[in-house]
Amino acid sequence: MTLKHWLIAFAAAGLAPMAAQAQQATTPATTAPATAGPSAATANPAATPEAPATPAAGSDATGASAVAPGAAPAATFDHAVPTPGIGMPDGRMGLQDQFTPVGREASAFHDNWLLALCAAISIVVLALLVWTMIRYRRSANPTPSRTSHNTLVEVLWTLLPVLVLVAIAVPSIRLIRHQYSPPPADLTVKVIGNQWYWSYQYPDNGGFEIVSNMLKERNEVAAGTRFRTDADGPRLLAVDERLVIPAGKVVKFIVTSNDVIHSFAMPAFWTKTDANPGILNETWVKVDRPGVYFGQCSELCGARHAFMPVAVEVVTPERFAQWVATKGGTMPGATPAAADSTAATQVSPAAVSAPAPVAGATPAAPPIAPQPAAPGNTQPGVANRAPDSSTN
Ligand SMILES: [Cu+2]
Repeated sequence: MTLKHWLIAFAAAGLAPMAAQAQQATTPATTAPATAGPSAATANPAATPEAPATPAAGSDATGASAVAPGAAPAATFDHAVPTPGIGMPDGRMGLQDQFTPVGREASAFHDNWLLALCAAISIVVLALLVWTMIRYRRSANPTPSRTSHNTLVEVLWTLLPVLVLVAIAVPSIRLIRHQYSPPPADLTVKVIGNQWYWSYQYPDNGGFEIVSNMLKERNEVAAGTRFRTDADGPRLLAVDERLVIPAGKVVKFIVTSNDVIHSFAMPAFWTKTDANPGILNETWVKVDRPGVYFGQCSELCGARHAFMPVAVEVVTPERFAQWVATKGGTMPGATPAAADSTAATQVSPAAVSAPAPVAGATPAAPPIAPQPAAPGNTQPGVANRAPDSSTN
């Protein structure tokens, strides 16, 4: 490749995002204001100035406890501040730190077993090559052997690769089994890819929907429009509305698309699932650490493919109930965990819009809320849920 070709290639790589952003800047009114506008207007002005006040370097647990008492009476929700280097790329080599059981098993399989096996094989092959080149060079071995068959060597070079494959296959199949046999879901979230943003529906919590758009930089937005701050997350990864899920709970993601194929990918959770129009794919996570995690659409889906990140905020079950209340949703009454019942009672004072129905329904008649949610919770109600996406 000549210098001219390299210059053309670099120019093309540099111009493509600029062209995409130019289009983004000219047509903001098509998607964002219709859906994300009202919710962003209520939640964000409060969250943005307050978020930097919480210690960014401290653990999320302290931040959550400091926020919880204040959040209960207020109708807004104080979002957590991401921890640098967690749930986002930070320049380190290797995989991101994992926060799900499957992710930990997979990264241990990769780091402690596959990598070691690859290194051992490479060293053995290199040593054989070097030994052959030195031992059987022309000056040291002037009359070459005429041997054409050697039973021992032939058995070894057949058997050893088979053993290597078995050593990879056994833990690999075990990992796949864990990945594709999820425990019963505590919460189901429907993830919908759109050109070029994500929307999330919470069928277990009254069916409300949030729309998640990437936050632009300060110099890219008009005056008065919300822009990204460090409290929101890294550039090109921060969004205006995060996908919020409870920590320590099995969350099932039903992944689909409204237009073209996208891919819902969260590196820190070890999940990447294609979002196909007309198809409901399923994945699950159980995140044990509260915090903010970032991912991206990972299927080339059009001009702004690079500008539809995923931001997941994992909160305690109590704070999740508070967040649901700020979105106008409800908590299902019949969750098995005891923590949820206490969380539900804490929610009722915060639900300023309709406190009476929530307070009455939650402790007295748990079966009311789960009735519609239960079929979809145990099994993906494909026939029931497919029409939901068409209403968007
Ligand atoms: Cu996409």
